[in-house]
Amino acid sequence: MIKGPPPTDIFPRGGSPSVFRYMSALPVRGEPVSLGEGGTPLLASRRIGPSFGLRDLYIKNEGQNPTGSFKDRGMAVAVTAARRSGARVLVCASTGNTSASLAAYASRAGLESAVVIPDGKVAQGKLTQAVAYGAKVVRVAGGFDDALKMTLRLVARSRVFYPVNSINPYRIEGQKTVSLEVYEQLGRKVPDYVVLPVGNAGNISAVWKGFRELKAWGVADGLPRLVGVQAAGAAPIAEAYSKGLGSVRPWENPETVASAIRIGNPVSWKKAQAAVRESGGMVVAVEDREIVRAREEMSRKEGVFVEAASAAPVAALKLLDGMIPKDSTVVCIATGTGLKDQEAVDWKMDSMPLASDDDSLARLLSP
Ligand code: AN7
Repeated sequence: MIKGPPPTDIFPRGGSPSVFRYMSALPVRGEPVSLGEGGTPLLASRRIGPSFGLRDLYIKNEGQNPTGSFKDRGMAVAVTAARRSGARVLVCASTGNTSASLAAYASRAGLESAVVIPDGKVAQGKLTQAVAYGAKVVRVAGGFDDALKMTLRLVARSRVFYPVNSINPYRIEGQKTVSLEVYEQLGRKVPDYVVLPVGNAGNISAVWKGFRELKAWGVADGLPRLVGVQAAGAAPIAEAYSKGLGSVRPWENPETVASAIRIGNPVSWKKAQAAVRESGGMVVAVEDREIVRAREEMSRKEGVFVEAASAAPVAALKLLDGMIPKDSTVVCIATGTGLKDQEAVDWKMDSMPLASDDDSLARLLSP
């Protein structure tokens, strides 16, 4: 499974934390295409963890990547490989973050990018990024699953396009670095649980690959349990898990506030099932209202503003209460920033008062 000999110097002395710090564990060579991805903070929870009696809950804030999501880890590595292979136009289908990331890294590499998005289903800030970085953006009718099918047919039809969806193995390689980073940030310790949102299931596969390799290389002596979290309206993998089914049945019209993971036919479901089974973990589904509540809690109680999909792991803590030993080290991966996905808090802006003079300012703000 794991190709090649163990890398010799996985954790080089010194140097700043980043994806390419782990170059020896990555299958790319040459000058990296980089915007400073990785090296994101692992924050010890101050209030949410204790409210569940969890002493060691951490939030891995992947929203601090260059384009605001974990996608930058995989994109940096994939675009590095694409440039070396002579690719010219990079293409992906996306619920938003992948397109933003692709557009940025293609620009950095001096390549063109094209993104295919489901019409009306992508958060405004993510579209803004794709346009700003100069991608060709095409909308298609239907959901993400339709957009991906069309994109894969386009790639089969014309060799001009180099696909960078998460079926691209370099994406997975880059994304696995989050596991290496968490291991280092915990003082060279494997967490007991890693909880993360699941859409197409590329990331849960990548996170698992990272930890499995650390163990296979004789660096770490244990493995975490992985808990995948889907939105209840887009939960084909959680459904298969709860019913004990060996295969995942695609959902026709997935619906959830968490637009990033509004995916009914996850491409990497087999890898996700394997990761969960091998790790002794699980896949759960959380309701939209719990996601919205968790998002607000993360902002107000921890100072971490995430998009809806990224609040799903914290929303799942309630379900996991009683199933996870209280002394466990639990890492929730906050996959993307809330700044791109402001629609959800916009209504609160309307009630923002306007101060006309010093007196009204003092009155409006008096506690
Ligand atoms: C914030 O951008 O699929 O399970 O096209 O943006 O690896 O799909 C985004 C997915 C979690 C799910 N959190 O990761 C896309 C896209 C955020 C995301 C996921 C996504 P996967």
